[in-house]
Amino acid sequence: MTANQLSGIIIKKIAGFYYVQNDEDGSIYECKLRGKLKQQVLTGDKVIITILDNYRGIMEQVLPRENELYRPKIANVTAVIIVFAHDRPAPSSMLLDRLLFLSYYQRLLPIIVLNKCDIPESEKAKQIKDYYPTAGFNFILSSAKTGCGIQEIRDAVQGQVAVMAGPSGSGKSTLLNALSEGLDIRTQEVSAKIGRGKHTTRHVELFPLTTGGFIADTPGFSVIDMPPITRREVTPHFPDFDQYTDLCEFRDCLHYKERTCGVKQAREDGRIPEFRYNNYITMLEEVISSERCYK
Ligand SMILES: Nc1nc2c(ncn2[C@@H]2O[C@H](COP(=O)(O)OP(=O)(O)OP(=O)(O)O)[C@@H](O)[C@H]2O)c(=O)[nH]1
Ligand SMILES: [Mg+2]
Ligand SMILES: [Zn+2]
Repeated sequence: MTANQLSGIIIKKIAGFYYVQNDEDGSIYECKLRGKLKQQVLTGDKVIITILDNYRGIMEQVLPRENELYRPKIANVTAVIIVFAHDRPAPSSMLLDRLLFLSYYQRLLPIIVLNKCDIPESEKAKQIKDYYPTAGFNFILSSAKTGCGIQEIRDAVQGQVAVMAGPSGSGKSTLLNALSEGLDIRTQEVSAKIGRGKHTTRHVELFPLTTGGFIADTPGFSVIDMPPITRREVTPHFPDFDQYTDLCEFRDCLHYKERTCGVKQAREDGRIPEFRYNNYITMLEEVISSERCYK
């Protein structure tokens, strides 16, 4: 890097412009691509730019990517904030378990957020609260309305590039607004200039938090297919099962049809709840039935 260059992260792309946040002081530069740069550039990419004037620049180089997410299309994601609500809509443990599985599978840090704790919990929400916090998952109870849990989410996101995930109506966009309150003035000015806050646009945007870290909003979804993997690749992404596998007869136990199995034992005496085990089996069976297609 030369004296008139800086490194930063792309927080959004609009109409041929790339908005790059400076790693050093958080200021934002509106950049064009250097003509010879032919590769595809994604939100989340770490880049080197040459400074022109007035917070404008030319993008010179895209640094190697750690990973690339497809929905939303973002590079270098490190964490997933999985948002469900106490109620309205009641949470689905099946969707939660799939999102947890995918987070671990993609080596991302999952953070479960149960939002709308200002309204009474549904039966499903209670089941979730009874298991995940004690089973070693990151778990935060929040309300975008009262502000409860907001600081905890900020703390969890520090140093991360996070995406929101979860069903429609759980409060992802509302939470993001609550989280980014107290954005520093400069960022707000620049953001206003580049049209932040218009939720009609479909572009992917990383919102920088003043406490550190970035979050991208995503539209809600309710179905997720399993990736093309083999049956033995499912269990390793259920970290809460690990502590019970000493009692499994086989080292590569699927906790499925095996006779002597610590996980099934834990399921029987209630240390693993029925829904969590059943969701595991549903995902495992999906993987087993699609295995035949790749052969
Ligand atoms: N009571 C209560 N309502 C909330 C809370 N957070 C969000 N809401 C409401 O829930 C509704 C849905 O919120 P959104 O933020 O749009 O939900 P979303 O997850 O972004 O939904 P999609 O964009 O469709 O995926 C809105 O009416 C919000 O006002 C909360 O903490 N408590
Ligand atoms: Mg939304
Ligand atoms: Zn087993």
